[in-house]
Amino acid sequence: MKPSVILYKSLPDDLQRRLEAHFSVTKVPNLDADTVQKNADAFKNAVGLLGSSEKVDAALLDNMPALRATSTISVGYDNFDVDALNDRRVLLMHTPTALTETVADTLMALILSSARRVVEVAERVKAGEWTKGIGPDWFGTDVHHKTIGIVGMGRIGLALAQRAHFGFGMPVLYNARRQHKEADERFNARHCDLDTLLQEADFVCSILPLTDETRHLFGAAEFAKMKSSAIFINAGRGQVVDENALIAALKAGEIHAAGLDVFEQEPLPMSSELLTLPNVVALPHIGSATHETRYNMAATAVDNLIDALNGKIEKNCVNPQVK
Ligand code: 8YV
Repeated sequence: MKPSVILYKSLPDDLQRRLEAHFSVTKVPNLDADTVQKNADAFKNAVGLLGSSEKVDAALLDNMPALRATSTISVGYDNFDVDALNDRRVLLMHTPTALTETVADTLMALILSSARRVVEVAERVKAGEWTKGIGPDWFGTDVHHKTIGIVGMGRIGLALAQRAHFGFGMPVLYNARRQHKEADERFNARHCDLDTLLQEADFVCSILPLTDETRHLFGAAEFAKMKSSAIFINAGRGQVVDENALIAALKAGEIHAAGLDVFEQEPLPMSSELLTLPNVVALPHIGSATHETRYNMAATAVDNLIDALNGKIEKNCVNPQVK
């Protein structure tokens, strides 16, 4: 008999078949308490769990005594209680490499659209406002040769630095726990403390994961330190930003604009004041959302689960120590 796994996200047909070749798969729509209750036996017997975006906490794990590995279709795993997984010796696998280039592309899209007001002016064209030659009220600000400040220099940060340096001639500053020789040598990047980055960067780009240390890292004091011409970009996690402080800084002209792919609450509520500000580009968490990348992430996550349940955790494992 094949081992049982729970799948809580739709997969492309070929990947679903790949999973089914190894496991007996129970597909569920989510990990809500009533879903768990309705499928109690399947959850009780499952050795694997595959999906994304749902909360995986101690209460859920208590219903899954046979669980040995979880596999998330994402690089971020802030929705997992890693201590609870460690206590129960359950492996956590993720997809750190599959989305790097695509998220870096999204960051450039946010930078370009915020600085050049792409969304705003395109909407004005559609509204019939382009009736004569355009004047300064349609102008944006330059991107090329401006200073980019990258907060969180992991794989995505490196891919962004590469685009900024080679594509746009931008000096690169970064703040990270450690210096990255690769960034310094290849992109002439400069490691600096957060205050220096906030004061000097024209684009402050957050690619931080959500942890106890990063929650609300960007608040009133941080926005006050930025240039009034600075553009704030976030494609990491929304809760890294105190959104009320960001709104206040944008309204007060403390910073010039913001390009955001992630928010404190997702989906972004229609009542959010961010949606009323013309100098905000708000995207629906599309960082990795291309057909190619989402396929590669799902394929990696399927392979990760197969590998983990076969004891192969050389790559993509968050907590190899529990094996
Ligand atoms: C996904 C992400 O959109 O990988 C991540 O951490 O934020 C995104 O790529 C999301 O997790 C849904 O799979």
